[in-house]
Amino acid sequence: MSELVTLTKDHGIGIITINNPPVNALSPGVPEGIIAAVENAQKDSSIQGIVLIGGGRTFIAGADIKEFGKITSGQKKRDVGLQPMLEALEDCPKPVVCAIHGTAFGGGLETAMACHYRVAVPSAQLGQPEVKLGIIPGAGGTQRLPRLAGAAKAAQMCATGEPISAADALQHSLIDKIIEGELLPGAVAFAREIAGKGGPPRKTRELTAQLSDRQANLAALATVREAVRKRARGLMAPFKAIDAVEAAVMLPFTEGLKKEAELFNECLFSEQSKAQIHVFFGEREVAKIPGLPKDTPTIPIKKAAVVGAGTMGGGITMTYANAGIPVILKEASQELLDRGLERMKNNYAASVQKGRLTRQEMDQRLARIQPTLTYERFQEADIVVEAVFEEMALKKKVFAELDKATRPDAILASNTSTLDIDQIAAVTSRPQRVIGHHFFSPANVMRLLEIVRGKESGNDVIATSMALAKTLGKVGVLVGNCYGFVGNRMFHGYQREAQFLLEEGASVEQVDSALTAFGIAMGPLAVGDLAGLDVGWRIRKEHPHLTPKGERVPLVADRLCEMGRFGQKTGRGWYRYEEGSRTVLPDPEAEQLIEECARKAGIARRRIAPDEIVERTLYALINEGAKILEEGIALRAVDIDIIYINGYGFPAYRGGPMWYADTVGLKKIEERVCAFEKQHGAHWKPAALLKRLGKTGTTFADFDREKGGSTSQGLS
Ligand code: 3H9
Repeated sequence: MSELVTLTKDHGIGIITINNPPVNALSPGVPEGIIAAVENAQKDSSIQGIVLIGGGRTFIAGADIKEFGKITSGQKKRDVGLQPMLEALEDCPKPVVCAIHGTAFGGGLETAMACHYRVAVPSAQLGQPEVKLGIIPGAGGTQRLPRLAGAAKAAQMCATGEPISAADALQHSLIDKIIEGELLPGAVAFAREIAGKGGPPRKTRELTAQLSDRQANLAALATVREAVRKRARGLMAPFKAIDAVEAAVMLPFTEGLKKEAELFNECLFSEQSKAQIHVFFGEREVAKIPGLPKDTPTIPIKKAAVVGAGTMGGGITMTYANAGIPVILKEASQELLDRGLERMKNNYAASVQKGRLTRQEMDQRLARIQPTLTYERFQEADIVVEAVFEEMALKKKVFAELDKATRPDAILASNTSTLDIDQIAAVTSRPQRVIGHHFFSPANVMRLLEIVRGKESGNDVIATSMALAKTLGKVGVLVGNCYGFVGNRMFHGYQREAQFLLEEGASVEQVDSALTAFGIAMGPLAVGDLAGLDVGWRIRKEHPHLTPKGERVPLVADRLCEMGRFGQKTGRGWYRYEEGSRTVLPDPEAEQLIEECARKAGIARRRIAPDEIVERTLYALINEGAKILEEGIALRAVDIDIIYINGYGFPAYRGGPMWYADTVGLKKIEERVCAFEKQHGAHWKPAALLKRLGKTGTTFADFDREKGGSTSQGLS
């Protein structure tokens, strides 16, 4: 037996403990250790029953995800090697009770289901989250789960990947008992009781009751499939998961297992799975900041303050309140404050109505928000987030006031989406405490938080911001200070190309639908309408220097604004909208304007294929991403991917723009960018990094590895 798995005894009960921190993944050595422990317990005549438990903070969180890359790259044989362990557990003649705390996820839940009985603490979570990695359960999960919880529940769990609580698991017979007190003694007592009853242990694979009504189960699966079709656009794994559960309904256990293995391998070797595994590790990688020691002290954030109760300020305030942090909210006038509070209340009320929040939770969250018109109580705040109008003079005024109104140790964060954080910091006496916290709208929903490092931002302020992002339920990504930082700077070129394509002949719907068909949540023109076309218009007027001299610029957006067509808020923009509706409707008036602008500018219009739309917009994004990387504005290519997936609706199954670029091949992209430069002008100048990687036949993932960053496997 290995150190990873131990067998101890407690008066006739063998206790098998898994010790593979941090999450007891089924890494090589763990399954073998469990087999050896079961064999030893079987041989030991003083043992009547067995408890399987996880050491540390959790039961098993799944197979070791790092192993998948080794399999797909051919470094390892095509099997994660869990079946012998599952058979050893299920075939053990002595009853095996699985004791669950923390998470029993993926291979962890599959291990639990191969045991004869399951008990769990009330806080335990059980789930088959494999689809979030682009795969399906591959160790019998799709076969044993329906036998315990029924086909419909199994399909729902396997296709959505969402975990369930211990109470839900008990209700669906996935566990046998909830242990209210200490888990191990409770599980040992349970095992003793079962062993005392005698008789052969109950094997999950032999259960038949839940699968007896085949027609009813098939009908239930059709319903789940339909529901998933609406949610899982473009994804492969959720449907394969349902197919595998269907095999449990139709086939004997061993044949169902074979079908599951086939479907699992199909998913594992897919581009989608490689991309989603890259995203899993990427989300954890971005939390690691080169040069920032792991033990950098963080500043406790017990109370926050937000300046500005507009859409962004309100969303940020809700984010803090949702995370249990009391928050002072300041506005300049009672009217604006009331309007902001009303919006938040309506927002919460809508969540209550949808059943996402209880009335009590809503009241608790609202009670954490302390509205004010003055800075009087700002001394209490450990952090202040400024969310006033995007204008440098105003931001400087607010920061100068905050410098006086807050404790000298308080962090001052700006929610600016474009402005120079160093200029803002310079008006305070504590530039080392100033940082950018760029939330994405709606701030209480979107997961991304760009954390903008000023040249003097202190390490403790950066470390605190990264930890705070996690507390707030966000993915924090550290970025450098430049116009638009990472996300918006890249978005600029993407939007620009979308508009050029209109002038060259594509319709508004053609541009958007080419990109939604690619998997992007919302097309660039619909996004413009949602955000408000006047935002960009104002920026272009205020910062004429941002429009490069002599370069081609989009012609139509300003004209739309001059006509008062600001997008959704005015009922017209690139599209038109019915009163009170957000549904995009084609608008001949906008199309006519586009044609007119193109004609006047002498642009010959032509048919444009969806592939060209995807290339032009995405390669602009990627080329700018490469420039951002070479300038060090983003730490790694994976940071850009995580930004785009969590803030801009880029599909996780494409891995983010830089990962997607790797799958296309940087040589091809570099050639296309060079061709676009010749054809369309200087704004297509290829990034030096793109040229270098394209010429050497390497990838952005290689670039990350060169920098000593990425733990993800890269393409294989
Ligand atoms: C599977 O089981 C397939 C089966 O059907 C079998 C097929 C044959 N493997 O997230 P955290 C690392 S597929 C390897 O920050 P938290 C993670 O990278 C698997 N490593 O902690 C991080 O490393 P680092 C199905 C893993 O407390 C560290 O552990 N299971 C794994 O916020 C801490 O993680 C899943 O998809 C793993 N399975 O959240 C569950 N899990 O410190 C995936 C974690 O170097 N895991 N690591 O950055 C999770 O959802 C969360 O980690 C969990 C804890 C909720 C468990």
